[in-house]
Amino acid sequence: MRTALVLLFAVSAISLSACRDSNSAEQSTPTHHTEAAVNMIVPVTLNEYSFEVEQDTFIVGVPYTFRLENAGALAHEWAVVPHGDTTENAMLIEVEDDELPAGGHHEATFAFEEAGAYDFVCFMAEPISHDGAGMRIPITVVDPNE
Ligand SMILES: [Cu+2]
Repeated sequence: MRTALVLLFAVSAISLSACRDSNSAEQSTPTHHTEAAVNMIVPVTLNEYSFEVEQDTFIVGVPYTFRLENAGALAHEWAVVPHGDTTENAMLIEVEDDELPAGGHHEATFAFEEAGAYDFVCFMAEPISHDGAGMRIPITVVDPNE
């Protein structure tokens, strides 16, 4: 999934620069023109078997830099999926376990495209299902223009 991550980052960067240069009719996220366009840092701590994040509500179109910190003794991963989805089929973004070994950290920048209910989840299955053990936390994405 690393290709998808890079692609999402590139799309986000392109739409931001387009926003600065013109008022293109394709711009459907006017929040880019406000102070909300500042890159938001979101610390996320991963552990056995939990996510800790101070904010649970995010805004469509705002690029968030998720600062992932693995405070646990096992490798973990961080994926964003539609709320309740237990498959890896509809992931919006994923940082895999080789980027997040025990004690490791990794940053991923990402902007949500649609409002809705999502989860942060870890799909690791060793020694048990991390998701099943509690490594899932619900978040909400809102569109201030809706
Ligand atoms: Cu995990």
